[in-house]
Amino acid sequence: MAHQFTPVGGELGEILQKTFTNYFRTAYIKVDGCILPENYKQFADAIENFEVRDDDIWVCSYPKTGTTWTQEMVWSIANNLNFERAKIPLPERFPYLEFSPMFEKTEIIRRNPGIVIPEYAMDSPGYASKMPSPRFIKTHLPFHLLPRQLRTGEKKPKILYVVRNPKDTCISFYHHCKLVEGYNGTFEEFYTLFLGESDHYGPFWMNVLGYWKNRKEHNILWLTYEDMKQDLSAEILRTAIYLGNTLNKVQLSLLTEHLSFASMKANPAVNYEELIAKLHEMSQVKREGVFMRSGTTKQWKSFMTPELIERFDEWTEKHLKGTGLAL
Ligand code: PPS
Repeated sequence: MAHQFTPVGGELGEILQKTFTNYFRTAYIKVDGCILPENYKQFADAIENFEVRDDDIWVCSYPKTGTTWTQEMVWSIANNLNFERAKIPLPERFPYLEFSPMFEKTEIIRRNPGIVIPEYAMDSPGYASKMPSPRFIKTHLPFHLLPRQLRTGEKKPKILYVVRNPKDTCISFYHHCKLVEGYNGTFEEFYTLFLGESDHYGPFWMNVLGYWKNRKEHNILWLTYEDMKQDLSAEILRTAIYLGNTLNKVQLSLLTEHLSFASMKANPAVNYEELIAKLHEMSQVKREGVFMRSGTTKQWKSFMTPELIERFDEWTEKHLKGTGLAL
């Protein structure tokens, strides 16, 4: 079925347009209810008709919930802890399906003559479609926008979903959007969009609950950022069982160390420093911050007012009521 593209109207649409657009992202639209850059239209068919393989491994999530962490865990387990090959930048070995629609390239190329944009960014679905099996693919798309063969169950890859407390997700996403997505608004405007379900990739609950409802039918491994923080080794073992791999004690300890925040923060293959520097160079704007920013839980305690915490908690309760999910 063809996707419905609708404008993001009203006051929230205005905030989105004012704070979240620039020369590499000129507008947002709703794609079957999900807020995405308008440029998504150009790639919508390629994503809908993307050929899925039964031996693929997909990591799905709402942004900033521990995706990179989960990707590195999954890739390392499935590749028998090949830390030499893990030096290849993560976006090359574990491409982001809808990377291309995120940045409108025409103006970037015009402003930066001679620039070389890697294929995983220039044509992300094309890049992923040519990868040898077994492929590793990341996406932030909600379940109902996944490629048709995956949604319908025609192909049955392994799917892992990672979720994080929405308050910490919102804080992390705010910093991330300032760092790389060209966001120029305040935190207040950001959480207004997030709670108003009009943020980039939002609504948050559409994403989380879409996967939650499909987790049994599609045999999705459900992971949380908080569980990974609390007992990383236990989550590594759970993931290894799901992927059909085994790890001995020494391997488990090596991988737990490889996936620690300090180690990932210092690892150029996963800390996105090169990519962010390139984006800054292309957009000619230097922004403060790093991708591996805080790596902690309960940041909201010091970042949000009691009133805002209450608003988030009520909003969360409303959406989770009767779902059996707690966050
Ligand atoms: S993205 O851009 O959507 O793919 O971002 P994502 O990878 O989902 O989330 C980034 C946040 O995850 C934190 N992170 C980690 N925390 C703990 N341990 C490890 N190893 C780790 N790796 C990444 C990262 O710091 C971002 O969270 P914040 O709260 O901003 O620090």
